[in-house]
Amino acid sequence: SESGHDVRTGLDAASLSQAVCDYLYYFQGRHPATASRNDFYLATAYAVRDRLFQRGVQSLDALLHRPDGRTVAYLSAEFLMGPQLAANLVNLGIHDAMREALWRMDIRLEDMIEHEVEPGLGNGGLGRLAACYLDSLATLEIPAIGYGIRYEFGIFSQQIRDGWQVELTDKWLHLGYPWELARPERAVAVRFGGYTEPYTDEDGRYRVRWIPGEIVKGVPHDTPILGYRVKTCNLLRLWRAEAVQTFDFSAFNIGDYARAVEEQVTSETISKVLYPNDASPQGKALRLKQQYFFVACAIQDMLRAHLRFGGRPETFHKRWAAQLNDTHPTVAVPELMRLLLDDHGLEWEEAWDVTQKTFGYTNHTLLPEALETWPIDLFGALLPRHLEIVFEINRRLCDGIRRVYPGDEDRVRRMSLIEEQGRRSLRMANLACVGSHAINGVAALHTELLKSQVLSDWVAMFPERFCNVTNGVTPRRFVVVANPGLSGLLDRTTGDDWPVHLDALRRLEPHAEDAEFRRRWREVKRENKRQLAAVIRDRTGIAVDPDSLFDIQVKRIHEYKRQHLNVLHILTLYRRLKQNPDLDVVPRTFVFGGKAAPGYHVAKLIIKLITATGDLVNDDPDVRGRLKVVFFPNFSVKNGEMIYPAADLSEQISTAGQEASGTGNMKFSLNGALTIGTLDGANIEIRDEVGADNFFLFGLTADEVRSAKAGGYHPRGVYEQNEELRAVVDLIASGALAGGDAALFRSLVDGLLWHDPFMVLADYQSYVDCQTRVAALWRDPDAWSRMSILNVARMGKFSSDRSIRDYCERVWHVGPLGVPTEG
Ligand code: 26Q
Repeated sequence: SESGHDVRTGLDAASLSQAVCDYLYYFQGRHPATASRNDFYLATAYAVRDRLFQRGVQSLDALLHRPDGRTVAYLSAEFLMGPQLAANLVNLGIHDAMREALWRMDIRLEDMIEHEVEPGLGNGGLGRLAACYLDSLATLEIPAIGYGIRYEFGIFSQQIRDGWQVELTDKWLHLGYPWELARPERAVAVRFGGYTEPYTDEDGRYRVRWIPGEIVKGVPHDTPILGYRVKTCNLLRLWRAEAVQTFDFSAFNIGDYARAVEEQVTSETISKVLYPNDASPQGKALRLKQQYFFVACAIQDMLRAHLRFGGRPETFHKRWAAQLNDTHPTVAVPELMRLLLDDHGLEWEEAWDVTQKTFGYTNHTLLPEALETWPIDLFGALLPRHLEIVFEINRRLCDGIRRVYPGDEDRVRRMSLIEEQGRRSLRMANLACVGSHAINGVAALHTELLKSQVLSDWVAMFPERFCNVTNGVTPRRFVVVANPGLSGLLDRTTGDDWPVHLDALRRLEPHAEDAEFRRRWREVKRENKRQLAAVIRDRTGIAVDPDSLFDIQVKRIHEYKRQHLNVLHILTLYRRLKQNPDLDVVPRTFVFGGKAAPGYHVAKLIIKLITATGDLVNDDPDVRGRLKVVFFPNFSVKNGEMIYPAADLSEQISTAGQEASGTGNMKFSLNGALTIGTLDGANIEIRDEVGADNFFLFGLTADEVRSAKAGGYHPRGVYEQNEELRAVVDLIASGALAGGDAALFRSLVDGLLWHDPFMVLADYQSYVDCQTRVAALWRDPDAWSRMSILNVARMGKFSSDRSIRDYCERVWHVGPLGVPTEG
C-alpha cells in the first residue's frame, strides 16, 4: 500500500488504519467484516505497541552510546498500571489520528478504550505510585526500569451481593494482553532452600557456596513505558515463575509422572497471585518466595547488563540506582552482597560500600502492625546463605552501635536486625535502613513522624540518610486522559504546557474572578457528573441527580481511613430529615468505592454498613431523593478515571497521623474537587498550597490524637454527651439498617463505644460542623467555583514529575538522557 513504508512507525491516520488492518489480518486472522471487538482492540493495541518499541529500541541505543550515567531500577512488588491504550495514545500524541483511523473502519475508539481490561497488579496507593513514577521518569527522560512480578491473578475483582463484598479472581490475561513482550531467551535461574558449605578457592581464600534445594526460572515480560511527547521509552520488566524443565524425566521414567507435574505447578505458584492485604502482612512462606524471586531476577538482570557493558562488579553503583518501594524488595540487600562476595570475590567492605550506595529505601507506613518481619527459621530454610549474610551485617551493625553508644544495650536491641522477643524474626525495615544510603517518607508529616517515632534511633546514628519526598501523581493520566473536558478548557485558558509544567496552572488564578469562565468551569464538571451518573445507574441501578453535590470517598476500606465517619454524617442528615422532612438540605450524592482485604472482617462490615445505609436512605419518601448513597463496585484505576473528574467534594478523613501521604487526595483536587480533610499525610501540604480558605479542615491533629490517647480517651463519654451522635449510633445498633437484626453491626458499634482507636467519635462533631460549612458554600455556586478553580491552579507541586525530580536530586543523583532523533 502507499503508506506501507511506515505501517509500523507512521503516526498519521492512514498509516495507523493500515497498521490495524494488517494486524487484524495477520495476527487475528480476520477481515474487518468478521472481526470481533476484541480482535479490533488487540489489532489497535499492537499497532500502538510497534510505535512504542521503536522508541524503546532508540532509547536503549542512546544509553549504549553514553554509558556513563546511572539507570534507575524501581523495585516494587506492585505496579498498578491501569489501562494502557488511551494513555499511550496521549503520550504519543496520536489520540485524534487513531480515532480517525478507526472511524474509517466504522469502529469507535471509545469502544476500544472501554473494552480494555487493566492489569490490577497492585493493592492501591503504593502500586499506583510506582506506575505514576514510571510515567514521570520516562517523561523526564531518565533511563529507568521497573522490576516486579507478573502475577497471573491481580487484585481480586469485587462484586457486591446482598450488600456484601464478594471476591472473584482477576483473569486479566484471559483475552490476551497485547502490551507486553515475553522474552524467554532472557530467563534467569532463581535458587531456594538447600544448604551452604565452606570451601577454599584456588587462591587459598575462604569462600562459601550455596547448594540449593530448588531452582525455578524467571521469565521477563516487558511492557514499554513511553514518556509524554518525548522519545524516551523505558521498560517495565515483570517476571513470571516457571519450572526449569517442563518434565522431570527421571521422575517420569520411574513412573512418578504426577510428582513431576506437581513440581512444575509448585514453581509456577510463585507468580500466581497478588496478596490482597495492604497492611498487617502475615509471615507466609509464599510471600517471601515472591519477594526473593523478583528481586533475584532483577539484580541478576542489572548485574548482567552492567558486566556486558564493560562494567566491573565494584562499580555497579555507578550505573544503577535501585529504589526499594517499601520493605517488600529488601532482600535485595543481602542478595547483592551475596553476588558480590560469593560470585565475584569482592571483600566484605567493598561489597558493602557498593550495596549501600546502590539502594534507597522509601517507607510508606507508620502502622506498627504493617512493619514486615520474617521468622528466622522460615527465612533461613528458604535463603540459608542470605541468613548468614544478614547475621554478619547485624554483627557489624551492633558493633557500630556499641562503639557510638557504649553500654546502651537497649539501643542495640531496638536497632538489631533480629527481633529476639517471641519467635525470632528478621526486621525488614531495619535491614532496609542499614543497607541504604537514603531513607525517605512520602509526605512532610509522615517523614517527621518516621524520624521522631518509628526510626528515631536510626536518625540519631545516620541523620544524613533521611529526607522527605512528597508523593505526586501524573497529570497525564489523571487529567489529560481522564478529564478531556477540563483539559481542553485548561489548554485554551493557560496554554498547553501544563501537563509537563503543572505550575503553569497558576495562570488560571485571574480567571477565578471571571463569571463567564466560572460558568464554563461548571459546565465541564456537570458533563462529567452526567456521565458518572449514567454509569452508576448502569452498575448499581441507583438513579442519582447530576445537579446534586457529588461527595466522594474512594480508596481501600480501612478503619483508619474512616469510611464509617462519613456514614455517621450521612445518617445525621437522614435523621434530621426524618424529624423535619421540609428541612432545606443541600441535595447530595454520596459515592463510596474501594476493596476490603478478604480477611479483614471489620472492613467488610463497613461495606455492608454503607450499602445498608443506601438501602435505608435512597428510597425513603421523607428524603425525597435529596440524599443518595452509592457503593460503586470494584474500584480500580479505570473506574477512578471516571470518578475523580465527577467529584465536587473529596473525602480525605483519616485519623491524623495514620495516612502516610494519600494520592487520591491529589487526583481529586487536580480535577476541581474541594477537599474535606484532616491534617494528615499530604493533605497538610495540599492545604498549604491551595490556601487554608480553600480547604475544609476538621478534626484533631496528630499531636492531639497522641495526647488524647495518652490522657485516656473514653469514646463512651463522647457518645453520652452528644445527643445527635448518640441517636445515630443507636440507629446503627438498633438493627434498623439490618432488617431488624440488631446483632449485625454490634461488633462495629461496640468497637466505637469502647475502644475507637481511630478517634471516630472524637472527630464526629468537628466533621459534621465542617460539612455544614460545605453545604453553605455549595449554595453559592460562584464562590464554590472560585475555590475549585484556585484549587486546580495551585496543585502544581503534586505532579509526580516534581516528586521524581526530588528523587533524582536527593536520592539517585541521576539526570536526563536525551534520545537523539533517528540514526
Ligand atoms: C506486605 C506483606 C505481605 C502482604 C502484603 C503487604 C503489603 C502490600 C501492600 C503491605 C502494604 C501494601 C501497600 C501499602 C500502601 O499502599 N501504602 C500507601 O502508600 C501510598 C503511596 O505512598 C500512600 O499514599 C498511602 O498513604 C499509603 O497508605
